[in-house]
Amino acid sequence: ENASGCEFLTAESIALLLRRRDRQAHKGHFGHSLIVAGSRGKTGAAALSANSAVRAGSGLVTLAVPESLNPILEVKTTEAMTVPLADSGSGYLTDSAFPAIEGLLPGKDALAIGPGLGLHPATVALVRALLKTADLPLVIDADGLNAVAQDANCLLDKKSTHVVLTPHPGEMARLMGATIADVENDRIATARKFAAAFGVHLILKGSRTIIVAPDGSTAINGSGNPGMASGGMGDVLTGIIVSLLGQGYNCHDACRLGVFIHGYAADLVAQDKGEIGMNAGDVLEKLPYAYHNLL
Ligand code: NPW
Ligand code: AMP
Ligand code: MG
Repeated sequence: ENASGCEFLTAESIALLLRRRDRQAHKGHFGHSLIVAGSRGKTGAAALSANSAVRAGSGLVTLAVPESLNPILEVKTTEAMTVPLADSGSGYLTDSAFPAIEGLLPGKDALAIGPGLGLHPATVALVRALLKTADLPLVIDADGLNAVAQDANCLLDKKSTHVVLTPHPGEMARLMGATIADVENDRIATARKFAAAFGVHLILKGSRTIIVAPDGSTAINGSGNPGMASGGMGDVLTGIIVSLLGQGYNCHDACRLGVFIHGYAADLVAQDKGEIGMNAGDVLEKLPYAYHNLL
């Protein structure tokens, strides 16, 4: 820990959090994560998060998507299962999908909402309804965050006591009704204030991502590189975090481990092919190697 009470995450400190697999283990031991994601034009975000959850070690992954996009996602995902939700051909999810999603929750160990969902008002209503009722560990990212940002006080009505938000500085600024400069000016204080006010775990992304628990425990990530400044990179992180939550890691451990391994996998890509031109798919393919090196 340094003077400001922050833990700096290194390969050595993260290795201590990582669990080894029991020889007798089966897929039921590694959780079933559910991801609600995707809209027309943004099927990539849904596929990246689901495939990343698989590569992060989930036992099972289910991806719930707008029905009209299901044929695309059946092709983009292999190990993950998909569930088509009625969308009347619109290409986005609406609150009329809420009962079907509620029906998927029993037996699931963690839920992620947001990658590529879009911002149709009926999608926003769906996100808010899920926040109010879902009672399992929950990750909110991307358009899930943008939906919440329309009135951040809806976070006070959340049902789950294990909620992780993963904003980039632009999303953080929207959540707070502030500017990106306000957020970047004092990243640690900003993240701590928000996490405490709303009782959430907050991952404020960027170079040196900050991880804060509701009690103020703070970690700063030491992995990652500017090759990660490319579309879809955050969708990979969402898949990793929901996978770790589903595997039974507590929120603060899942956040620390997930953020570090995401950046570490990108560092392995950079060793291989350099920073410029790496993509999110390259990073998710390196996740097994990242675990292997760390353990
Ligand atoms: P500026 O102005 O450029 O400096 P948005 P998005 C700011 C999906 N995707 N530091 C940035 O600032 C996602 O899942 C789908 C500082 C700008 O204002 C979402 O659902 C893909 N500022 C949706 O698209 C691949 C930063 O934030 C704003 C910052 C929209 O997500 C791509 C941009 O963010 C994408 O993941 C930083 N480090 N990072 C697919 N293949 O399907 C960002 N900003 O408007 O929230 O848009 O992040 O692209
Ligand atoms: P998103 O903007 O949601 O796609 O998320 C981008 C991801 O890439 C986050 O995990 C960031 O922390 C990471 N990232 C982006 N730029 C950098 C950078 N310059 N150094 C390290 N990580 C970065
Ligand atoms: Mg993102």
